[in-house]
Amino acid sequence: MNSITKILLVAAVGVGGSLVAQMAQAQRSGEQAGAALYATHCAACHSGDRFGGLGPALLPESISKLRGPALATIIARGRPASQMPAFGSDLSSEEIEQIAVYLRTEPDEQPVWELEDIQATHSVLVDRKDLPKKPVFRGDPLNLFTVVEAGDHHVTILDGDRMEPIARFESRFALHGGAKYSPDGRFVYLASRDGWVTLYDLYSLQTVAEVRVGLNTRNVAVSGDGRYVMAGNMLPHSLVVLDAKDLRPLRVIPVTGDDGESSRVSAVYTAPPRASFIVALKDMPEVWEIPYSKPKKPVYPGFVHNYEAGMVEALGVQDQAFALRRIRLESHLDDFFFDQDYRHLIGASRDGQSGQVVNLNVGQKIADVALDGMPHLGSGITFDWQGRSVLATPHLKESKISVIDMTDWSTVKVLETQGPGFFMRSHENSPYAWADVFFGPNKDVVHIIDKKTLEIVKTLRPEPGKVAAHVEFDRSGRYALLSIWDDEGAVIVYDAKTLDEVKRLPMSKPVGKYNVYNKITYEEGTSH
Ligand code: DHE
Repeated sequence: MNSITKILLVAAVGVGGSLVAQMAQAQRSGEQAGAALYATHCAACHSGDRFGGLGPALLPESISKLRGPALATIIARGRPASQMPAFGSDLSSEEIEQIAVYLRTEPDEQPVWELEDIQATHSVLVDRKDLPKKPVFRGDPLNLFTVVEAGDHHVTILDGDRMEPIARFESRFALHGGAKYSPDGRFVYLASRDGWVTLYDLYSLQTVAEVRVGLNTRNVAVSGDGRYVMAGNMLPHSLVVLDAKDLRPLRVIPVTGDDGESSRVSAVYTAPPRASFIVALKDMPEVWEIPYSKPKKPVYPGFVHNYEAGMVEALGVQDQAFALRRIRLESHLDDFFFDQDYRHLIGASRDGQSGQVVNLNVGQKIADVALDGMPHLGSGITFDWQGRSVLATPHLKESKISVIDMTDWSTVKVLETQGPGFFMRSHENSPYAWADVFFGPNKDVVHIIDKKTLEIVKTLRPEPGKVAAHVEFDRSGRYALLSIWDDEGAVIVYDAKTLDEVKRLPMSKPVGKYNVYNKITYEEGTSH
């Protein structure tokens, strides 16, 4: 390199370097201006630390779904059907952008939310001994539906005999994951992305207790014996065990690998025959099994022996409950489906290219499954086909449904759909499986699949232009309830045999509905 080139290079790096420095400085001052504006205009409702208060948390994890200009638009225009006002006339668009930049900035220190923080949020609104012994309404309490309405953050309790709402209450902000029931079906547990868990009594139709388990939560699961609720968090990286009676926090389990690195929780599932919770992790190639008691009969030879052989690490507890079994994998697995006896777990690979079957008894991958296009296994269903148990799953990135033989994990059939789908549902008494098309130009259609021929026999378009998604059957399998995902949406009740519309109940973006009986009996056609 001659000296002239050297001088030019040094000058270029100098200019480039100062440009980078200038940009970083501009970013920092934008953030600082955003922080000051936040303190003046937002902190009163969302709290100074952005953990949330009257309004939801505004940490980067909390707003990750608001991509591009969506966040600034909400600040400018407010949120309909909420207390979030519009700031468009008080603040310039530059100031709104500065707030948005600040909200997307990680806090200087990693937020903490420990057992004491959780305990401080715990409130019991009604003492269990003051609850009535019988339902305060007429009708089958096991045929109720909990309907989550995301449009205005409410929950409707629907009588599945008359298909009439019997209660409606405001929920915490952005409930996510299925509603979970106590094994007797009397209580429902709801988790919000904001970390709140709510316990609601379906007999007296009132909220019994609440607690904030984290700053960003994925979902909850209820133990098969009804004693515990486990919540999985994205922020902080933890699992929280609650007393199912009143949500009293019992312990926090940090989600940490051998190397000391922590992981977000993808989801926590209950595995009643194993008397354990199964945990999917986002950032670690491991599946965790956490027993809450000894299973009634050993789930596999050597279960107890394996404990003794040190397969579990006690997390500072004397009993075997909540000890941890790590199942180490070759790659990350997200989004699980379990066979009916919880011996196998089918997980989707993070790259969306395949699926894997893990035998939970031996704690090893035993097969690969041909599942590309990001299968949404959590929404898969099982049913009997030609004497064999098959799994059917939609794909989030491809217009197809895969049907997999659960004895040898081969693909039985791939059905072409009118677009990628999110949810599938059936019922053992129904000849049909229902699958929505959630993305693309046909997001308003739902396919009806004959479970015998594995052919699409009908395609419904109940409300042209509006997303039609998420089906759930009533207890008997006679009716199928479908959502129109719109702020001015509805739950449509279909006759599950004739496929005729029976009734339309107006609702505010009813994202999910969960029938008590189908959930507590682990009906093969619904999510668990
Ligand atoms: Fe969900 C359940 C993961 C985005 C609505 N979702 C689940 C479950 C998981 C999951 C692991 C099963 C847990 C359970 O039910 O307890 N969801 C994810 C994601 O990783 C993803 C793609 C990204 C994210 O930001 O979390 C995601 N989910 C969404 C949405 O955008 C949806 C459509 C709207 C919303 O409300 O957030 C959505 N997810 C749902 C619903 C269920 C669910 C309605 C319960 C389905 C059921 O019938 O059981």
